[in-house]
Amino acid sequence: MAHNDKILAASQKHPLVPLERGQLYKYGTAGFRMRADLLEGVAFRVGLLAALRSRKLNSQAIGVMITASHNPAVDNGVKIVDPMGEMLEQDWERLATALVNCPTHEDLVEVYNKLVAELKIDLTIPAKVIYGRDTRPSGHTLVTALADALVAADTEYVDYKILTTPQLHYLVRATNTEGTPSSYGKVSEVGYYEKIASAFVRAMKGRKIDGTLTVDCANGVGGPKLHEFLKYIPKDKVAFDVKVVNDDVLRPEVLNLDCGADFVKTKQRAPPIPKPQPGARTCSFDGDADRLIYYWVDPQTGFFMLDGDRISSLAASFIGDLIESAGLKDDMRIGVVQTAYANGASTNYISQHLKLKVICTPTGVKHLHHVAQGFDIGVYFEANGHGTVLFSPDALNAFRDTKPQSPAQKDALDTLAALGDLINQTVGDALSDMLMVEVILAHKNWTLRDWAMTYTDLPNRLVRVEVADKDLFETTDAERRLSKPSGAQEEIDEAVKKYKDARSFARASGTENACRVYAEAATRSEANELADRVVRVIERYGSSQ
Ligand code: 16G
Ligand code: MG
Repeated sequence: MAHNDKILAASQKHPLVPLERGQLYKYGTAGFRMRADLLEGVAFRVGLLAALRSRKLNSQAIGVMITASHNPAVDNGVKIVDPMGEMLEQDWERLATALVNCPTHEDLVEVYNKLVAELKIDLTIPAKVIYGRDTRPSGHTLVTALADALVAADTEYVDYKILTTPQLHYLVRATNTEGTPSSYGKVSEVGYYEKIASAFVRAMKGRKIDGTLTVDCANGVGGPKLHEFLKYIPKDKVAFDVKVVNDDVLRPEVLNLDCGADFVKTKQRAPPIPKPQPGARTCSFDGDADRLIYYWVDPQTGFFMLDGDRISSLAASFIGDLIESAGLKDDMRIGVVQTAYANGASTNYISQHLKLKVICTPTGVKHLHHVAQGFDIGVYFEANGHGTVLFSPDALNAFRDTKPQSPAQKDALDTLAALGDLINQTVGDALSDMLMVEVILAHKNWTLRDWAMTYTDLPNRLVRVEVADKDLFETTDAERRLSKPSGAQEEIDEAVKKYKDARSFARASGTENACRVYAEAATRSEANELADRVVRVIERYGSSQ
């Protein structure tokens, strides 16, 4: 059968469900994400686009991940991973949206061919796509649709079955660098565990981890994968006592339910089940294990959270010190990348105390990742726990090739080299970030309380505001100011002026039909008051058009 006929026939098996009120499917901040029963046709069409992208990029492997992260169990999502394990290039998000929204199967074939012509894609060269999914039962149907698209588009594929999102990102990069000097690791799930476990042992270098770490896995894919990973840590080299909780993936309805990183961050409390043990060092993954939040419940003072900002400042401070001990301070540009949601106290601590450069970008991992790549060492985290530390090839070479003049310098260089392998370079990874935190705490001989003492967060509040049309709100200055509707920003500025150490901004959500308002100020009551004022401004402007 001719290429077009095959695509047409296969597409008929996976029709697209039209959305209500003529709305379009949109490739958003994290791909297509919605109720799973709307996604079968979307997954098919994403398969076609991934095949085109592989051919456009000279047959390099493209990844597709089926997950809806921290969303409820009924949702699912589809996103594309670029050859080096990064998020899909922004220009192609538009193409994904165009291809997915074709109203008929015939239109789909037509738009597909238009893309082939416009992008000058050679359909005769090989294409390769690799994919994985989280533990949602709906993932089965979606990968079937995806595979059908790949067969119809004469594309080689590997189904890695159930994976965390960062594992799929790892595998994409490993596949495309296999057998080259910049090989990222063995092309298998086992290869991922081996690489990280060995780097963990090297980074610990005989240091001790204090007490038990409890890990809440959101009843998602992180649970089974963490259990699996732990088998790769040699007990005689590192004693790592981990208690894995909320790791039930057999009852899909409990996924992300009252547990996981998103619950902890948004509710600002520990998951009720299992009952929090006073003082226990605890962390939470989200449903696809790319977000991490630490916390403990203090017998005296109650719940205390160490979020993405804290992980970022911990990593920046530790790595900054290592770079100095390694004698590389003058050669390495270290930068920290945050979003407007970063607590002002963390930004101050990093810029004033650690004396490191801080850059603010719009929300969404791809923006932070991109800016972090501009440094030799780029530390990036969103407050919600997404993030990682990127090392440039020059930095990795320097860690390996610098001749140490003292044991202390050698120790610093070895630890930096180990961190380069431990920390996932493709995307934020809860498992690898957690090991990084454990390494740092062990090196510093710190408890969570010591970590928490580095600075005091400004009280803050985040509010979701329903508006008739969120697209009326446009931002500038990395989402810190509204450029539209005209007049709204001036009113926010007026409100902010009334409070001490205050800051507030409003932006349209990239994942739901609402605006978000963030406010911080010197005291809790001022932060709440400021948030209320700004919410009223947004409500007024959101309804007045
Ligand atoms: C997505 C983004 C996350 C961001 C969030 C903001 C990725 C992988 N995920 O989940 O980074 O914080 O959207 O959501 O980029 P919002 O636009 O609804 O506030
Ligand atoms: Mg996630």
